[in-house]
Amino acid sequence: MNVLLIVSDDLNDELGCYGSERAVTPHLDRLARMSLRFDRAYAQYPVCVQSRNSFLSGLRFSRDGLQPKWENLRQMVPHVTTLPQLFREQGYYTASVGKVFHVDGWDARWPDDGWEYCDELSWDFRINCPPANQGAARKPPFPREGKTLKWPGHSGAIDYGMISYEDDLYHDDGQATQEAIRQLDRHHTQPFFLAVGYRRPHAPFVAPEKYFAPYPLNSIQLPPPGDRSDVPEIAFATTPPNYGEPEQMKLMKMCYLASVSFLDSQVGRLLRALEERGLLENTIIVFMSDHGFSLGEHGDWHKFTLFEKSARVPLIIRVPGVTRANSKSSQLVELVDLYPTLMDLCGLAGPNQTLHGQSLVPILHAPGTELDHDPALTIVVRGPKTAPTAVGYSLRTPRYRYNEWWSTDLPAQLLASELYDHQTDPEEEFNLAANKDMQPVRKALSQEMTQYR
Ligand SMILES: [Ca+2]
Repeated sequence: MNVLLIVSDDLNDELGCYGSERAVTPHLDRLARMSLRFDRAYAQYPVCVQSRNSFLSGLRFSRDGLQPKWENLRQMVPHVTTLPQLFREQGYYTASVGKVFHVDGWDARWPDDGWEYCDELSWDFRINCPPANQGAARKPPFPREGKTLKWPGHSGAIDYGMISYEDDLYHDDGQATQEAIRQLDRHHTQPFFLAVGYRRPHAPFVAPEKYFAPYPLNSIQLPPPGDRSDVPEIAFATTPPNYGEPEQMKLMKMCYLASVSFLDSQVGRLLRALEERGLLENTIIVFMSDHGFSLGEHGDWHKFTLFEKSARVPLIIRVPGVTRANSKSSQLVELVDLYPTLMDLCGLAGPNQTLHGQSLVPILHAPGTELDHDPALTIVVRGPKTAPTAVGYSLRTPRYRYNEWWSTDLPAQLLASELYDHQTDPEEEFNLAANKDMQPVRKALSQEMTQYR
């Protein structure tokens, strides 16, 4: 069995197949109809590098192991066997296209700028795809290199707009699709593990004009402002919210959605290529995001939080002969489960490190299976990148989300806690941590959390 791992970046649940009323995503919806959709999948960290370091190593964060730092996985855990490395060492051809671990530079011609991506042990082949607007994904403001944008905007750390060139191939993700199809066209004498990392809808929220067609500006709605009064300040990515006027936020949301449709189109091309080459029935397909993203919920326009919108990810898995078409699971699962799941599915021997996730294979066979799965754990740090001042821990159970914020000085001080009841408050606006009746729930979850701190 081959593996096609498709990783999107900063994609939340704004997909038709996840119930979004706005997003137009026919190709991902079709993939979901062919597959098993996980409705409660959570990232271990709501930022690119840390999340990828975790799911590509099968490790949670710990004091003496993988650290929640913006740093190369191999530097932190030198003897780790990464997920692609495990496949490579056991006879697979492994290829990385686009942003899989993480990419600072655009390709190997700028090796100094791409440390995360240069893991020689993991890949037989790797390529990064420079967009025509080279550098735009990182270095505002627009326009760059003579290209123009309609509604160019810059707010917070986010650039957005409709880009003037129409061909998908002018974009890094369009090129990534082309490179991935080239990989499918290779003459394979061994099974492959192909990871395709798309950058959209990560900022800048840009896409060609055709992807804006479903989203006239007057159709874009912002979430209600909600109640922040009893939620501690440390919980928010930005305090106070600083993303400007409603009209500006609507433009940003429109551009995010167009970026999602652009991503959707790329996945569609890739799927068609797989089908046309007769590879559909011997290839496991995983579609996922590295973490979610808030689109104005809580007044936040960001990741970096422990709220549902930022911690939860789309996760769609198709295993020929195993998963049933159009099935779904509401079991709590985590991205750290991906490593043991793929290992298990392909019958590989385990790595050096002890894996922290759980194989989801029983759910793949029967989505109704109740796994004995611990609450999902997401963490995030606050303060400067090199010297964080606080760490937030979040446990998600089927009903509750419980967060604790601890200072990094020793002895650590509990700075704030939050408890949300998803049965009555799916928007996570009413913090019940101080509610007298909720103390048994809070204490039990706090006790469970001590093993991770
Ligand atoms: Ca990301």
